[in-house]
Parts: sequence; structure tokens; C-alpha cells
Amino acid sequence: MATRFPPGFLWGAATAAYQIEGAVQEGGRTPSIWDTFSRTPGKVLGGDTGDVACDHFHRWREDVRLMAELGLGAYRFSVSWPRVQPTGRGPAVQRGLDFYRELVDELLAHGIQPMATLYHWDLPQDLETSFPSGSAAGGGWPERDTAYRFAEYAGIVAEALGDRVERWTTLNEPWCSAFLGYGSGVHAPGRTDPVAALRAAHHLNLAHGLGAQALRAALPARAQVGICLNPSAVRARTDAPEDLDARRRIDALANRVFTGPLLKGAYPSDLLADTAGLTDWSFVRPRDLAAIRQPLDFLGINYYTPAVVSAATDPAAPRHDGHNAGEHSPWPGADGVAFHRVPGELTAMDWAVDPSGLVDLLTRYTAEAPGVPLYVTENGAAYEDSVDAEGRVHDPDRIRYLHAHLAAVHEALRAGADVRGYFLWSLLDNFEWAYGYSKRFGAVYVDYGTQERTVKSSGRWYAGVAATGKLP
Ligand code: GBH
Repeated sequence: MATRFPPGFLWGAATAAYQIEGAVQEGGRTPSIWDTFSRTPGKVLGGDTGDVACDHFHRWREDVRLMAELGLGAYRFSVSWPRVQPTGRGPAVQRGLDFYRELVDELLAHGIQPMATLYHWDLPQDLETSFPSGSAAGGGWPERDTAYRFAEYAGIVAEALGDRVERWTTLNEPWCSAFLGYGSGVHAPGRTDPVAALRAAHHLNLAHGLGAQALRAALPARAQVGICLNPSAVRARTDAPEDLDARRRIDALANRVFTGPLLKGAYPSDLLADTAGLTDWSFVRPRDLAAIRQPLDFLGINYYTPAVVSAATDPAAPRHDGHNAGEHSPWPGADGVAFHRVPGELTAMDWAVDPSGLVDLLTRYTAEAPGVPLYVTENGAAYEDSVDAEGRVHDPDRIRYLHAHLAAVHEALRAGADVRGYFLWSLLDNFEWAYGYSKRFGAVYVDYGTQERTVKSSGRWYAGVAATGKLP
């Protein structure tokens, strides 16, 4: 049977501002927590920063031409908060808004539908450093005020771009912002406080809810508002009750801490019980849950690899969640959980290739969010690509990865999942957070010395899929 996707299925690619734009000191932009973090020795591999990245801030016209060459129907980008509202408070900077307006106009001129993400991790540094409550540790997402600031910023961007952008997402992967930023500390701002991480998760949820309200107030009725999560397809290593319980705990901390309030209007009671030794959750105020549970026009699912967990037997064993024993955990209150090597071939990130996790997530969230269309807002893989003597980039591993995951999307569609589109991560090789430029996820190769772009064989392959709407 031909693997044909429904008519109108959206074929896209995604990026994020700090990972591609560069030009960090231009047009009135102020530093974000990622500027600070990447300049702190030891935080990012090789001391890499986003100072130049793909120089997209200057090369966006060329990059839109590339998207057109690939035949993309949609492009998911993020807006840099400190570029449009320096320091995260007060008036917007026109130059910053103009950059995105021109980008969007160029996309539309090429028949490419923009999807705007308001927050892909580049919090204005000033909101982390200077904030009302005066806690000694810092501000940022553990502080309630940051959610209010986000809603204001969301309104500013919606006013500026609302006439031309139809699809909006508030946050990208709040799990990473909360638990990697404030729990394990491997992402900016690099704090390692389990309670701060839980507070951050709540204030990110609140920011989504207040931000979605601000978006709707400013946007035309046809606009669609959603959020991108990175739910974990988490499995128990065995059916033993203690392993199933480990699975339940990680499911609560990875998934239900967000989907509980977003879809059901409550934090899961098992999560509150599991974390009772850390916090009584009194930072959740009575009206917050109603504010968070806004109707969603779509839900964005980012997927790379599943997780396999069990009850911990040897606490010193490697954890296989990217965080080793002795390091701070991104899982507050779940110290008794072990993460295992997931079966399957590994990508350059050491993430196992297992598309069945994507089928599981798309099926699960179709059931848990009835009537809410899904998009795969990120999926892709890093491999060790290089340009050959003829100037070509041959990346058959990535083609295999994409093929298998698109087949998984198709399988989910056949099982009744309401998936409306797919965004490949990423359009370009770019700044891969704590890994700097050492990991390449692009469908287009970037030579960071010359900023030359070369479409990889996977990019050409994906263009064929986008053009025909089916898998070869
Ligand atoms: C996304 O993060 C980001 O949105 C994007 O900016 C980034 O470039 C891209 O993915 C690639 O990293 O640690 O082995 O258990 C994804 C972050 C990746 C965090 C998978 C959890 C679990 C794999 N997530 N990870 S493992």
C-alpha cells in the first residue's frame, strides 16, 4: 500500500531564533539567558555561542529561497524575545519586529505558511537577574512575574504579526526550560534546584495560559493558538510493579505535569504526592488552573527518541537519560528511577532510533485531547555529515530516520490520529544548545567558516516527499 498522506497535510521544517540568527548585539537586542550561559566557561561544548550561528539575521532571504527550493509548505521559526522587547519589559523595539515582519512577508510571497513560536528558550537575561520578589537565587521561570511578562510580550508580537501569521505557539518544550534549565542545569540559566524546577514548570504553564489569552485578544478569529511539548514516550523495562511505578513517576514529571493543567485543569494527584517531600505546591494560586486550561487549536508534538525506565537497582549505573549519576537530576522526586539504553541504532546524539514512540504519542494525545489537531512540530536526527570532494553531502542515515518516522506518522493516521502536518528539525545545521556546533540536525549543511549552505541528500529526499505527499 502506498504511504500517501492526506491532501492538505503540511510539510514543513523548523528552527529556533538563538540557534540560527546570530547578530546578538544588533538592532537593540539585549542578552538572553543563553547568551550568558554559553559565555560561561564549561557550559557549552567547545565554548561555542550563538553570536554568529547561521547568520540567519542577515541571510534570511537566502534561507527562504532554500525553503522554496525544498518545496516547503510551512516554516516554523521562533521569535527572539530580547530582540523585540529588550530586557523583557517595557516598549517593543521596531527594528526587532520589522525583522520578523519582513521574514514572514518573504515566506508568504513564496507560498510558505509561517508558524511562529513565541518562546524557544531565549529568556531576556534581565528577567532572570532583576525581578520583583528578590529571591537570592534568581528570577526567571521559578518567579510568577515571568508569566505576566510573557503574556505582555505575546500581545506585542501578536499585534505586530497577527495580520499575517495564522499559526501560533506559545512555548517550545517547557519541560526543557523547567527541568534542564533549573533542575539538571545543563541548559540556561544552569540552576540546579528541584523546587525551582517545579515552580518553573508551573509558571511556564501559567505563561502559556495567559499568553494564549493575550494572543486571542490581539489576533483575528481565524488564528490558531497552540503549544509545543516534548512528551516522553516512556516505557517500563519490565511489567514488575516497581518498574511500572517508575514509568508512572516519569510520565508524571515529563508529560502530565503539563497536560494535566493544560487539558484537564489540574495537576495530577500522584505528581503532588511524589513531590510532597520537596514542595506543597503553594505557588499554584486558586485561579491559575482555569487560566492555564485554554482551548487549544492544535497541539505540537516534538519527538526524537523514547525512554526506558525501571526502579533503580544500582544508583551509580549510567542513567541513559543524558544525565549521569552524581550530576543533578532533571527529575525532581524520582531519584529511585533508572534510565536504560533504548534498543536500536544510535544517532550522533546517542539517541536510539525508535519510531514506535511517535506512533504511541500521536495516538495517546489524539485520545487525551479529543478534537485537538496535532502537528509533529519537530522530528529529526543528528549525524556526522560532511561535504565530500564534489561538494555534496550524502546523509543516508538521516533519510532512513526520516523515512521511518514519517511511516510512523502515517501509521498513527491510519489508527485514527488527527495529524495535520510535520516539521522536520531542522532546516539548517545550527547551534545545538549544550552541544554547540558539534551536532548537525539540518536538511541543509552549513559551513560555519563561510556560511555557505548545501542541501543534503536528505533535503532533496524530503523535497520529493513534500512535492508528492507520499513516501517513496
Ligand atoms: C529539541 O529539544 C529542541 O526543541 C531543539 O531546539 C533542539 O535543537 C532539538 O530538539 C534537538 O536536540 O536525553 O537521551 O534521554 C529536544 C530535547 C531531546 C530532551 C530528547 C530529552 C531525551 C533523550 N529533548 N531528550 S535522552
